[in-house]
Amino acid sequence: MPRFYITTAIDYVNSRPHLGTAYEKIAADVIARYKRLAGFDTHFVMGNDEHSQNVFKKARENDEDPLAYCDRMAREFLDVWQRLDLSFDDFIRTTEPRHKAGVQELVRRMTAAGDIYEGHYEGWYCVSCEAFKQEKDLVDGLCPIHRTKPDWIREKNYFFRLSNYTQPLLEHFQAQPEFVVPDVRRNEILRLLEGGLDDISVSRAGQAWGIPMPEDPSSVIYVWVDALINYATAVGFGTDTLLFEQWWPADLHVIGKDITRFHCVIWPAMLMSAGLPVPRAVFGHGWVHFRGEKMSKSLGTAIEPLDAVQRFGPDPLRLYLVKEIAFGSDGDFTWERFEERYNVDLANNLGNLVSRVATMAEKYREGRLAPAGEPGRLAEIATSALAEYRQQMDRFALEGGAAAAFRIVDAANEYIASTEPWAIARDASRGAELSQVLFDVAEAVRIAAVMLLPMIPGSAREILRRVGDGTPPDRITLDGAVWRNAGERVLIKGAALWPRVETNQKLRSPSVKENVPTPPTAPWAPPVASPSTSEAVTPLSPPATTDNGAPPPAASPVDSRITIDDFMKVDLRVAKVLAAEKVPNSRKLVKLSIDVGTEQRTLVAGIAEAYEPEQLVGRTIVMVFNLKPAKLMGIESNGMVLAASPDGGKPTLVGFNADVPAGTRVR
Ligand code: ME8
Repeated sequence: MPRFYITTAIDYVNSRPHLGTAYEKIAADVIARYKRLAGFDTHFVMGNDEHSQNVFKKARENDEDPLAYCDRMAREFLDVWQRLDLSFDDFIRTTEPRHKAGVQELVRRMTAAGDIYEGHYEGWYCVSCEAFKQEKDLVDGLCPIHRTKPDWIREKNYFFRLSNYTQPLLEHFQAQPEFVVPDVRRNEILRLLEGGLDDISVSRAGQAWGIPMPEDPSSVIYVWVDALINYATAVGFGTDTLLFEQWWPADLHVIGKDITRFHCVIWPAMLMSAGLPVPRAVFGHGWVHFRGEKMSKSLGTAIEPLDAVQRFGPDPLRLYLVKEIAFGSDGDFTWERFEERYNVDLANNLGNLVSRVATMAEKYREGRLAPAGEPGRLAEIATSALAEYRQQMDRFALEGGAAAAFRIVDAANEYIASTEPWAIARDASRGAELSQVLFDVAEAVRIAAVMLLPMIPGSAREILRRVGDGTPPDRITLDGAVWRNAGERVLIKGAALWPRVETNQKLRSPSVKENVPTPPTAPWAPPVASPSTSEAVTPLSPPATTDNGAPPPAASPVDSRITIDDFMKVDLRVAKVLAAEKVPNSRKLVKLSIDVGTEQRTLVAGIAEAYEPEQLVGRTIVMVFNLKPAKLMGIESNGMVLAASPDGGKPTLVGFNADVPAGTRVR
């Protein structure tokens, strides 16, 4: 059986995972699940990067022992990853003994090769990147990624003769053109190599948090050198030779485009120095943006992935990220777009299709479908979509894989519309034709569901169950997804897989944290533990089909109304702006001092693109008074300003056409 070893970047634990970091893990999970489906013995590793200075600082700020802090964060990360249904086989933490042993062994080998020497470093260091920066890397003196001023440091460091590896790396890039994907990243790295490489620091002095240099315990190994080695220590380097031989070299490292230089230059050079094979490929994916900026905790633009999971379960979010963002490019996340795609792809197209075929199977064939002749045109469409899917997924074009599966879904919906099974059913002489049409639709749904298993694993398994595929989940293979015009299927009707959500324009917070309305969760799915949505949820949508599977009449209005008591929980107040200033390094955020009648407060609002600070001073605004405080760009915001952004454009503040005193309640 061919093997496939896949890893993700290991995360800094100074803050919880956000939708951007989750995106990477979901994409890697889709690849890992695809490889398993395609018959590879797959090993999928994720982990946490715990020796960064920010982690140490954060633990100290919390008055916590750094290791105890990392233990607590590891539980939080694992909880999020499990709720996103990630199928990792191992999770490595850089404070584990197996990792420390392997890191020291690798550095020892680099030293034995004559590639480590002692020197002094003087220059910039960005703690958030954990990277030594050159003047030319900075924009207006700031780190372009974190928009903070790096530290100027001068210390004794051990250096790695990276310059010796310019030529071997160039040769490697020639010999293995697929080493860095997509091409845009490969070209970036090639340009860098062609300019020649400088030696780099591989240790830090005067720090206690880290893995000691083997020959000089007064220095710790530079956190990036420590972190990169996780890919080898997770499969036994330095502790379990057999395991290491079984899995190394890695087939694919999935990482963000900001850290390709570490993975495509420093990491392979370290391995070459230690006499080890280099990984087969590195995929540098793009960034998830929120309102045009990289989603990031330090920039205050992070979205909590569990908000989406609590509303819909993990699958709609997984599908959105994989299908809507071309893997390798940047993409945006907005709740509006997410809800729109949820309604179109899941509620209307796939969910409706599954419900229609099961309804018609029950009504016309007591749930039992078997072929009664030759398959119709759906068979050809599904067969070519499956081939296209393989091609796309093999080159990690995950969005293309998802689109191929949805081509079958669309074709099956069109097939129902054009063949009109309910009309065939009225003619007793066309019984065989009806059996075949229904069987074809069920078979198309089965094939699409197998193809969607990597993207929406829980839902795809449920669909397979409903269309009568009894294969145990671990025995389902891509080879089994070929069209089969044979056998009897027992279809099962169930609750709506994805009840529609109402996506009417609501007042959305102009601050970074968006409102997250209470969800319909898929009623068939295992309940998602959530303090805010623990009560039973009734589907909000009308049934997707009529009793005979025909399209429903015009949808009745969806009832998402709340009671007056619900509304009164939100304490809206009038406030006056006393002072306003732009938040440094942010295009969108403005810091307001406001008078709310009984007190003065600080509030951060995302309205800087629409209002100059001077226009805001003296203005009357409406704010949510009883919102929990949130930190945005390091500033604690106490409340949220109300504004409307027509068509997602610039926000306009809610106001009055008469003078209303500060502190007045709005209801
Ligand atoms: O870089 N969109 O950790 P990290 C997409 N510890 N990907 C994003 C993203 C976004 N908005 N924000 C972050 C580190 N990422 C190091 C890695 S590996 C040996 C050490 C990605 O927690 C980012 O590009 O800052 C990286 O691949 C991963 O999340 C972890 O980021």
